[in-house]
This record gives sequence, C-alpha cells and structure tokens, in this order.
Amino acid sequence: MFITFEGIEGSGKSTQAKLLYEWFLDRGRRVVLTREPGGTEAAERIRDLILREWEESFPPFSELCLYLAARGFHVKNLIKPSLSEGAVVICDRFSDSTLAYQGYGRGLDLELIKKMNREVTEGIKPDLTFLIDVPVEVGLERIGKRRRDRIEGESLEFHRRVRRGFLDIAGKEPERVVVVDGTGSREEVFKFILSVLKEKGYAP
Ligand code: T5A
Repeated sequence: MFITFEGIEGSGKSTQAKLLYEWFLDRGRRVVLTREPGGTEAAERIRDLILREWEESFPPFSELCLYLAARGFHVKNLIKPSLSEGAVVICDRFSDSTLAYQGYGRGLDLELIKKMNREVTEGIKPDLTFLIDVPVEVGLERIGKRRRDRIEGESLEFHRRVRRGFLDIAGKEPERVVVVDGTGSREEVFKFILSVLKEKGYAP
C-alpha cells in the first residue's frame, strides 16, 4: 500500500503523515515513513541543493529536473523495494507536488511533467493520496515564524496557483485523491483521514 500526503506549505501534511505512520506501527504493521524531495542519501543531497537560496538564478526546468532526479533515486532505492517487501509506504509529497509546483506554480508544460514523472516513477503510483487543503494564508501563517526556504519564500500568488493546481489534480482523479479540510485541529483532521482509510478498506 502506497499512501501519499500532499498540500501547500504549512497545510499540516507532515504532521498527518507522522500520525498515520505511528497508527500503523501501533497495529504491528510494517510501515515506512519517507518524504520528497529526499528519502535516500542521494535524494537528500539533491534536496539540500534545491531548497537552499542561491546567488545565481534557478531556471524552472533545472528545478524540475532536480526534483525528478531525486524521485528517481527514491523510487528505485526505497519505495519500490519497501512495497515489494509488503510494507505500507507513507510518503510526504510525491509526483502531484511536481505537477502543482513546477506545472501550475512555475508554468512548465503539464504534459511534459507527467511524461517525465512516468519515467522516473517506474510505474509506481500512489494507491491513495490525501490532499490536505488549507487557504494559503493559513498555511503560511503556520510556518510563519521559522526561516523560509527558497520555495516557501515565493509570492502569495505562486502559492495560490499551487493550491489551485492541487485541487485541479484532485478533481481529475477523485478515486485516488481525497481532499481533506486541513483547517481543523490535528486530531479532527486525523480522525477524518482514518475514516477514509476504513471506508476504502485500507485499515481495520
Ligand atoms: N516541492 C516538492 C516542489 O516544488 N516540487 C516537488 O516535486 C516536490 C516533491 C519541500 C518543498 O519542495 C517543494 C514543495 C516544498 O516547498 P518541505 O520542507 O518538505 O519542502 O516543505 P513542506 O512539505 O511544505 O513541509 P512543511 O513542514 O512546511 O509543511 P507541512 O508538512 O504542510 O506542515 P507541518 O505538518 O510541518 O505543519 C506546519 C506547522 O503547522 C502546525 C505544525 O505543528 C507546524 O508547526 N500544524 C497545525 N497547526 C494547527 N492546526 C493543525 N491542524 C496543524 N497541523 C500542523
């Protein structure tokens, strides 16, 4: 079972991914919690490169290639082997983030991104995706006090396009992508996520 969490900055998806990981652990399931960009040594190095601030300009297509390169390492070395061993894999961000940020956010060609994504994911697709949705202002306020990375520091309009992108993706794949109202408390949001998992037969 491959479950991904998606959403804008500060939506609370890392919090929910961790809660679900602990929930499966408590029930004795073999479960892997991982993230993108990152998850393996090489992919984490690419993450450092992508997220830090640079003096020189960062071309959107180069950014796209780096996210995809990191995903390639991650799928090959962690996600695929873990799924083959029967583990539940929970991933904080995956391919939908590339479509939302580099496609809807940066304006790169959506079809090209989908094609490149298919190459690096080697046919792996999430069984279920939770899109934790909050207004941009709520997300940015939640992360407001900490130092922002290169993507978090983008304009309000950029983050709005990304949010619209995620909702668009969800609208096109309603079976896989479940939109979760992320404005409630951590406990309320998690309760809803569990109810979806149970309803879909993924959890006892
Ligand atoms: N990216 C990524 C791309 O552009 N393309 C790609 O292909 C991929 C894979 C990753 C960046 O890279 C971009 C997207 C990102 O900009 P990251 O550090 O992983 O960088 O950033 P995020 O994934 O956005 O992680 P964040 O930690 O910023 O946000 P989360 O995961 O949405 O939020 P979370 O859970 O850490 O919570 C944020 C704060 O809110 C509180 C938490 O305690 C925390 O303080 N919180 C709540 N507060 C009130 N109510 C709730 N329900 C709350 N839930 C959490």
